[in-house]
Amino acid sequence: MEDKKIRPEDLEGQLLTEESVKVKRPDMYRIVLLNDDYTPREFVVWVLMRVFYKGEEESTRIMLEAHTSGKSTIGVYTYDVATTKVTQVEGLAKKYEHPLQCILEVESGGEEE
Ligand code: TYC
Repeated sequence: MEDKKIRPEDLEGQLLTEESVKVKRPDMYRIVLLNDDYTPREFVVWVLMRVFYKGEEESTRIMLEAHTSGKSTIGVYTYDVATTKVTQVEGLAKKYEHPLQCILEVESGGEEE
């Protein structure tokens, strides 16, 4: 086989080629807490603190907003985090036999930067 010498000027074109990389933000999901007539208020606050790492004051505010207006946003998360948290809430609600529910809403599509 013939030995080919590669000179720096042969590579120049390649080295100068810019790659255009399209970056997308991940889709984000809003977790919305729903009111019901039976779940004790203290349980709701406890779940918000335990699953969402909210402080007691913010958890109480979110619980009261759901209690008075029917629903309240807990936060906006990536799909994996959001579905994990909803599953945790469902598990605790089932374990303690309360009808507490939260739902996911699509917050934003992945836009190009
Ligand atoms: N409405 C419930 C009660 O009066 C308390 C409650 C608040 C339940 C918020 C759910 O998302 C909720 N015991």
